[in-house]
Amino acid sequence: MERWQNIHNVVVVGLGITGLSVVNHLQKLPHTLCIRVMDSRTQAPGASELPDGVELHCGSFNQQWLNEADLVVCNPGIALATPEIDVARQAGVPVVGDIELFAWANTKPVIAITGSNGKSTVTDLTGALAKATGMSVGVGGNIGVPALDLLTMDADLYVLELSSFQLETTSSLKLTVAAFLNLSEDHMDRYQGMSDYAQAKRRIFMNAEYALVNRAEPETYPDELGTTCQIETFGFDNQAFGMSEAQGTTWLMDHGEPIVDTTRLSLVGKHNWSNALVACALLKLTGIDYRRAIDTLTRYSGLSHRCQAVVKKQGVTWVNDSKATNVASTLAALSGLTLEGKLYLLVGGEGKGADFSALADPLSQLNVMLCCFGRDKACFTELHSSAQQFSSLDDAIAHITPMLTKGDMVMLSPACASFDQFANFMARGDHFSALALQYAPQVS
Ligand code: UMA
Ligand code: ADP
Repeated sequence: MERWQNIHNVVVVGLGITGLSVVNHLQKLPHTLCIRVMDSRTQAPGASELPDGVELHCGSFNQQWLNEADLVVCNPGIALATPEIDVARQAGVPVVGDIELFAWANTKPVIAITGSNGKSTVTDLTGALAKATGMSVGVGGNIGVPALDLLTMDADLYVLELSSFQLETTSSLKLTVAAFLNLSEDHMDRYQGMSDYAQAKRRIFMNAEYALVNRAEPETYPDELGTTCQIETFGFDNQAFGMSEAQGTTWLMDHGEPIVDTTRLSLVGKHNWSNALVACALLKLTGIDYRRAIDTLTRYSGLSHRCQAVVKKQGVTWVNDSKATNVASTLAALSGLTLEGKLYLLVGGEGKGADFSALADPLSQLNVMLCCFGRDKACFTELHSSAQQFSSLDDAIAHITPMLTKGDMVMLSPACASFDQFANFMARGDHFSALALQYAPQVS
């Protein structure tokens, strides 16, 4: 509570679900604060839900409000380099994010997960396993439930997905275990390069007891910010948390002891074996016996919009992988894909300045037609001779449906963000799923 002693004027930058959670949290504190909210959008989402007495400025960032603030709480989607925010920071105004406020208020154990891909799956699965052992668990963060909203449930344990954006403005979050799953190119429109992006993610280790890192990726290990944490590793070989071949199948392993045979998992794909292994490791390092949750682990079939089969009709499978918003996640979807027929791969959207060339090799080994749509569709056309451009998902699907035959797969795994044509990846995935249900019966 001492942290709040000299804070009277708080400015919340960016409304949306994070901004609302921040306002609601501030209002519950036992201090009288002047709360002001600004959002550069003319119609800020959530404006109608703002409590009385909170001033709202829309359409721009109000420099005067920022300069007068004792504390600025910034939405993760707004870069600290935004000129108005930068001016306030240079003038000495402290700028934090919602996760920092969570850290100031929380007294319970927290597990946090970052990485370029797999965060939501690992976060959700870890929460599900912990709940299966009988604990009350709050699951949130970048996964879509603002962390501050979880505090009201007074859980035994919190499991948080943290994006690099959230970590940039977090410095006091005490963690029982911090996991950094993997690093691949993403958000290059916001970072100066990969090392800048990796550094933001490594902030997760600043106050962690254990760092759980990927043996195959040195960038996931703590740097000088995380020198006090104990390191534990996971990977595909048989060390520490690892994997081993036995009786003709692959087993997840915990320091030489088998956890589960991967053929028993409902989750599909090697990347998901790794996600399952990490979830078990996170529980063990937190002192929770994951063996009490093996049934839940084997039944867990993943979140929607991640390599999700939407419909199978006339021998054609329609797969929604809308959450593949970067190259590595689309590579994960393609790896190990065995098809009787042809793959119709839908790619494109907002490319975030990425280099898509790594997709060319796996595409060259597949019987594929590359269907490119959205703002950055032209970035994909050099990757495969079959590439054809469409203005929208609708046009692409209407065009390919008459070509589909038994054994084919239509997969949305766009390697891009959705914001050029959709509100978010869920809206894009839902739209694809609706098109799949509409067009699947037309396949002859
Ligand atoms: N924006 C402005 N001006 C403003 C406020 C927002 O231009 O004044 C724009 C920004 O481009 C921003 C976008 O609007 O990126 C999103 O703002 P929002 O109001 O939708 O944000 P929230 O609803 O609060 O969602 C945020 C996270 N969004 C981002 O980090 C961009 C959500 O992660 C997160 O689930 C939520 O808080 C709860 O913690 C989404 C995301 O895309 C899923 N995250 C990125 C990712 O996973 O790659 C990091
Ligand atoms: P995130 O929250 O980090 O975006 P998700 O679990 O939502 O991660 O998955 C996003 C995308 O990445 C999906 O397309 C999914 O199939 C893929 N994916 C999931 N786990 C991994 C992993 N460990 N490595 C690579 N790709 C993955």
